[in-house]
Amino acid sequence: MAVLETLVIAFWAMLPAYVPNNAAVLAGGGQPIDGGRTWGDKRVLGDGKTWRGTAMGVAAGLALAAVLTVIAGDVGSALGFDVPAFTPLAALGLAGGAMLGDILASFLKRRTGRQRGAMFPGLDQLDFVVVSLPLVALLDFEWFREWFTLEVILVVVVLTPILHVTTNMAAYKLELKNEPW
Ligand code: CTP
Ligand code: K
Ligand code: MG
Repeated sequence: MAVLETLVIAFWAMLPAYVPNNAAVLAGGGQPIDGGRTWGDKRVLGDGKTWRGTAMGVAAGLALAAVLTVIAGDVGSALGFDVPAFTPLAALGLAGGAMLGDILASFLKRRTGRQRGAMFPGLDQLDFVVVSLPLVALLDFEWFREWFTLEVILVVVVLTPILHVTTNMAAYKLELKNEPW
């Protein structure tokens, strides 16, 4: 597979997992998922994980997957190679897995004594990949195997932290986010 092709497929296939976190930042607020509950003397998840942010994040990821699926054929023809159309289960695994990964990361942050908004290098950049890819494989293995070749997975692992750092820095500069990570 050509390098450009691998890059485009990796980015396209991950878009429904990339967008939920950003949508959650824009839509966040309201009731925290943990309802304010603590475990020991620390919050279970914290005020940064809300029902509204999570629901809107998943919805944004699913909506984007639907749009990409509609245009995949035309984009593939224009590029000269196929790009993924998303099955409903693949879309759910990517969008839902991304939000779940982010929530699990907050759970780990609280357990390790980090306050809301504190950074956790590595986890912050890859939490959604670590959960969304296995979830997609679980929900629709056929689809996963077709698109997530070893090369694509390698590109995702390298590309995701770079994209994460740049988008969060931009969101911070635009005053959409409280911290640049
Ligand atoms: N957000 C949300 N629900 C989610 C994820 C994010 O409402 N499931 C919103 C919250 O307003 C949150 C903001 O997006 O403050 C930024 O997300 P994130 O950086 O993941 O949360 P933090 O506030 O940094 O909290 P944590 O330390 O738990 O990651
Ligand atoms: K996060
Ligand atoms: Mg944060």
